[in-house]
Amino acid sequence: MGGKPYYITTPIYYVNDSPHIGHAYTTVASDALARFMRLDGRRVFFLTGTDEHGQKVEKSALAAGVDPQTFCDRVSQNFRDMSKLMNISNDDFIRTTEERHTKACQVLWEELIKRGEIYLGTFAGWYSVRDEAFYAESELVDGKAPTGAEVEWVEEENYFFRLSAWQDRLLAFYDANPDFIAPKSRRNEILSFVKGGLNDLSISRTSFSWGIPVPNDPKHVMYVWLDALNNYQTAVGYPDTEGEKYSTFWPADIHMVGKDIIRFHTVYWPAFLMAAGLPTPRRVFAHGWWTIEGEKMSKSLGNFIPPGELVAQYGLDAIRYFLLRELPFGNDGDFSRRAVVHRINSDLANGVGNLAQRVLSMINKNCDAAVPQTGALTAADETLLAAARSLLPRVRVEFAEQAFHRGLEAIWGVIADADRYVDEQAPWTLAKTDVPRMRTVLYVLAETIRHIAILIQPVVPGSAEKLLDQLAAPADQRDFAALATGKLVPGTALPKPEGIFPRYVVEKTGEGA
Ligand code: ME8
Repeated sequence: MGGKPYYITTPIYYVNDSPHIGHAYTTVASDALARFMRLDGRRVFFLTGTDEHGQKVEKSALAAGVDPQTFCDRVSQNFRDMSKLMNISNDDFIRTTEERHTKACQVLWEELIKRGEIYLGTFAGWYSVRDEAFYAESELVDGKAPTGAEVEWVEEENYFFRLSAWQDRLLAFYDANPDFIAPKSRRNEILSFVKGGLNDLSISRTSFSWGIPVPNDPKHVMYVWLDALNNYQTAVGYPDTEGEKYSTFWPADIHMVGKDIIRFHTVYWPAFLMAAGLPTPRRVFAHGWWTIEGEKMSKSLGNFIPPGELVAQYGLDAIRYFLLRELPFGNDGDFSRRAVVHRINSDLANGVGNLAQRVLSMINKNCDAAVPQTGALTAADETLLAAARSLLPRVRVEFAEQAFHRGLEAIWGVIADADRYVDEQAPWTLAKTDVPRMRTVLYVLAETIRHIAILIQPVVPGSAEKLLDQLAAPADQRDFAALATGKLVPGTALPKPEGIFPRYVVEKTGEGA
């Protein structure tokens, strides 16, 4: 496929945990963006995967009583399964224990050595295994990491990366690339962190062995974040920087991450890359965190919801839609079953589902189950069609800023316009009084629904596909280019319509709606 390249990544997930809704969130948002860009004609490479090295994973393997590789093989599969379950369209799935990645990290290390960016020293400081991060004494709060994680004192011979020397160049980089860190609030947070001064970063460990061996000094393994971040390059062929894949897709267009890992992606990562003389990614977007029914997700509360449970209960596309519509992307928010049911019923069942069902049933009954003929258009017809046609540029602007909620809001605005139009035009009355006009009204509505169905594909791909099938939209006329060129053809036979978004009926178990 042609088109301007677009490289998008999710974080690679630690294999110490089973997938939960937090992982599903980052992945679904990335998938919606990847699908959007593909439909918009871009040549997309979409990467996800698992982060398998480091002390945290080693400890989890030990606790599970298996060797780390066996443990990683098992848990990594759970993340692949999550991608499948959530209908994720990734083009590759990287595991950091793969040979291609070991090689990529060792080459990057050697490049940094060659350029004098790494030195051997002694580390003495605080380390949090849960966060896989070092903390300065001044950052600790009541003896813990600012994230609340336990810290331990580490004193060992380590290799260091000269991060302190990159402060000014990082600030100049942020200045020259105002869209690199999004949303704005995160950008300000990072700017003040970097302005506060940077310490050199310990990038190897000797007290455990589950990691990529440091070239020429194998008693050291690389710091898991240096290893992990480099996955984004490995997947496009690094160190083969002349190769087709790397030269097409690097630098990445966007790394999608959660707010907890923004520092690694916007401070360490561009510093490593600049230090190795490699191009830096174009943008990092940090989304917010979900609480569950008002509570922080935690092991002690046992409230990590497995995505499979949600999908089984509410349906896949309902969950995908909820995750992207409920919160302004970037903000924190609460995941409650009450809110999910509300969204399903008001936006999906009563919104797009009801509109499509009403219109397609009327066509089925009154127009011989075929796309109706259209007569001269009235001002009301033109207004609705113009609103539908104006959507793509509006939604494109919102998705380019990862404002998924606003993109969806714009589409649902046209769904509301179409509902009003049906009520005003009352095609059921026209069926008795003016059949040609009824046909025109139903044609205008079907064409509006075609626009909506094409545009909601990135967020609810399975349901949108069913809707496009019901409109008999040809398979090669479902991308965004088809919005302008692929009008419905009067006379085309349409299948019997079926409901796409059923209402969610709450059982009387105390679960609110
Ligand atoms: O950080 N709400 O992996 P990870 C929303 N391996 N998102 C949440 C969340 C919540 N309650 N809880 C977690 C890592 N997440 C590293 C990444 S990338 C080179 C290495 C999100 O398995 C979180 O914000 O801890 C992050 O984006 C992802 O899940 C982290 O997963």
